[in-house]
Amino acid sequence: MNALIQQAGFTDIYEKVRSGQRLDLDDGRKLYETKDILALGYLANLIREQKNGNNAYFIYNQHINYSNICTNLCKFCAFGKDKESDLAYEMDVNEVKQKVRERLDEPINEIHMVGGIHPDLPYTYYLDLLRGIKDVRPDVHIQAFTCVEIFHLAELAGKSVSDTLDELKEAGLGSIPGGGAEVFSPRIREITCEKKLSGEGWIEVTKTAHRQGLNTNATMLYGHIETVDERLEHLDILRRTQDETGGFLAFIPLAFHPKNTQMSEHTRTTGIEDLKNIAVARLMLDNFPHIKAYWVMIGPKLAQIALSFGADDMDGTVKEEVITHMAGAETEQALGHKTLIRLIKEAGRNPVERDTLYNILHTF
Ligand code: V47
Repeated sequence: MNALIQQAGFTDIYEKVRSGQRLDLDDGRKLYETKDILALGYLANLIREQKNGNNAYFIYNQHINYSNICTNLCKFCAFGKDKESDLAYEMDVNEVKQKVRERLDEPINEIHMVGGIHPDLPYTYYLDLLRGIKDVRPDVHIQAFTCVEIFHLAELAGKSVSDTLDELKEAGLGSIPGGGAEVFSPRIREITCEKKLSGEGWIEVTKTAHRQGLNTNATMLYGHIETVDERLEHLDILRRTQDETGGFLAFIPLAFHPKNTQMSEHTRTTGIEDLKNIAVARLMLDNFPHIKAYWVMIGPKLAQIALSFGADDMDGTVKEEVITHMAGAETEQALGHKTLIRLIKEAGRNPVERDTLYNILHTF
């Protein structure tokens, strides 16, 4: 192993990893720029093992996208549509309740629900959505509304983010997913999503949520026009935020899917790029308990390999994923419980079914 680390020029980083020292941005650059994916994976795997032993987590979840109507119309997004588009849709509360009702026979314990920034749905609609889901499935954990949506809801309500979060919690919100972070760099946001809440705004909402006891996730959309330094800056901001609040559960690198977007001239990310983003995130985000290999974006086969490159979580059953499939993802719409367990076992890990907050429900 020493030879592998030495040949990759990673001796210093290895010493830091072994002694629990934080990696700096120069280390991160070196990791991103390596051609030695196995040495990088070896280092990331050390941290994964320290933090999560041999466990690889998954969740039995359901995705619901209540509407794709969006005023931001980010260039990388194939999901968001103008209100007048033929492809625009919105579900009323009863339709969302029906989606939940249809799967009452399954042991779903999380509903992941996001939508666009809708120009005219009222604030009460969002509260009713949460209450409606809880009416049908009282025990389910609702992980809903990105920080971008939460900011929009606070504006709609004419209240502070903190008061808005209190009301959403009261209506059934359990935690906040990691979407909308994209890349925090103002350069990237100006080119790709100029109307979207700024990176600072996203972090402010996150910190407010954490202070109120709501856990959140974080993402980074990679594989378009961002530089390595912009990725590292993004990770550094997340790491500093986590030092302050401790409220992040998981980091999920999201591989850009260009089809049907306004950035369709880009090609899809490669397997090496996907594994690098997982491994570098695992090494840089030393204060994040979990790194997810989101199989919807990178495919179940690579997600399985990612369990040896720093990831300890495969997300879940999902079903009816829309955002990535609109952008050309060729992965399945859902993975069965048995398939997830098999993928994890064959990767040499212990499958652990978890709830949203990583409480262990079943081991296999
Ligand atoms: O915010 C949009 C991204 C996100 C594209 O928190 C795209 O556990 C790739 O955040 N290609 C939504 N990505 C999905 C998301 C998520 C998914 C699974 C689990 C969790 C979690 C969060 O998808 C958006 C945006 O960053 N996105 N368009 C695209 N063309």
